[in-house]
Amino acid sequence: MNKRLLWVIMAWALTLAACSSRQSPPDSAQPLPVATIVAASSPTASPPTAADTATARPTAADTATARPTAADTATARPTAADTATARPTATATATATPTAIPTAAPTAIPAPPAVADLSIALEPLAAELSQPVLAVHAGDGSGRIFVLERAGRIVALAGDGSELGTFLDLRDRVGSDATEQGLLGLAFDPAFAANGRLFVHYTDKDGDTVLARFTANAERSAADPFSQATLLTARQPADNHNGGMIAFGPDGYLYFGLGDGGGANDRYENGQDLGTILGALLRLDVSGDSAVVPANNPFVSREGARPEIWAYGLRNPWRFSFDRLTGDLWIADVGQGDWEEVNVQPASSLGGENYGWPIMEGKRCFQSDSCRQEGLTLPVAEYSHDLGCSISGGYVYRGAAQPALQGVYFYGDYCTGRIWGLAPVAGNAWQAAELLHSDAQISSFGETEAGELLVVDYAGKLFRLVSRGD
Ligand SMILES: [Ca+2]
Repeated sequence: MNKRLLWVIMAWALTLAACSSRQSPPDSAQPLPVATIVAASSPTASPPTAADTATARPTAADTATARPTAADTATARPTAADTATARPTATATATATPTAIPTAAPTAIPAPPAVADLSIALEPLAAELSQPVLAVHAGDGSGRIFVLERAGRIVALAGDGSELGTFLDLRDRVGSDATEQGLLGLAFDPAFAANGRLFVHYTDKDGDTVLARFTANAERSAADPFSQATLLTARQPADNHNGGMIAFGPDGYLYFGLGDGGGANDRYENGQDLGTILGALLRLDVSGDSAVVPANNPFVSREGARPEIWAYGLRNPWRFSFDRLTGDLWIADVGQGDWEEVNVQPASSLGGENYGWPIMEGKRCFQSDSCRQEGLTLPVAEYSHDLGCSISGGYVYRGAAQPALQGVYFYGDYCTGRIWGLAPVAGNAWQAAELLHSDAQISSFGETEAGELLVVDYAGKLFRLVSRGD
């Protein structure tokens, strides 16, 4: 780009940064500084469906049960308005292209097995954890497993499950009074071994959402709690539906799932509102000092839309994951009163998907008279509340130790401990099968560095998911 254009962009970015450093009124749609204004081909995203004027169904009682994700036990907070704003960040400068995570050539994708023929078991790996909600690896060759305890501690385990110690303790700033609040997400930079960076999503003491970066020591054995760089905050109108997951995509960008703000039945009408980052999956470039919006995010040119949004129409995308082989994105969205769902976004997606909430709950009409489904992306699998109450999305198995499970997506239910396998079958269809009815309170799944799958039990245990009978 020529110098004059660059100067204009810099001046614009400076103005933007200056504006965003002032207190802004709610819903003023402050974009994050955009790093590069290169003419990225703007994908044609499906338009948001017209606002739904139907009244909320009088279903789904807000019953109080102690579970981390689905319970609609929200305490309404004084300010209902979504005031999610990007943090005042440093001057936008062109950032380096984030480290892309390579995926294998499509020809290497093996056909998954018939899921109904599978048999699985859980093998104990660790215990005496305190309300664990996620297990991830650092991708640094160490083979370590990092477990998030909801109150705010990250515990490092060796590959055999033995405890190595506290990796990062944020209990002094994490709020976890309500069951869906706490330390909810962790993603290590794809270049963590080289740069020591990790990213954390937590609820602060005021009940609001914080996305922050921390830096590990030279040995990568612990992270410094004083190294926090806050990248994005969002005010939460209620204490539930805070989303949780953060994960790097194969494009090197950080994806961040946020719930609809809480209460029940999309009380704050965020699900179909592109003007808020709540009820959406965000896509951010965090390779520089601050979080910036990739120039080819789907709504960067749409007036009134938050440019951070990659996809929307989500109720509470507590857990999502990328298939490490194909790059496909699997989003499990926690349902309201009747249906839990799994959505698949192909790696070729340009973003902009509308996953339907609250027009739909699963594949069913929810809050709509007309139930217009044009432009909506419906789930590939769902299960009813006869079988559970809160989905915890897992991973596509791509490890080596369990060849029978190759290519199968596993997910489970927090309330009943059921675990299902899901895979594509001929005719552009999907097959799901319940494979295990465990005793675990499945808060999450996990993936080791080698691609083996873990099951996180909120009651304090960690298991390996293994094939039985081959
Ligand atoms: Ca949906």
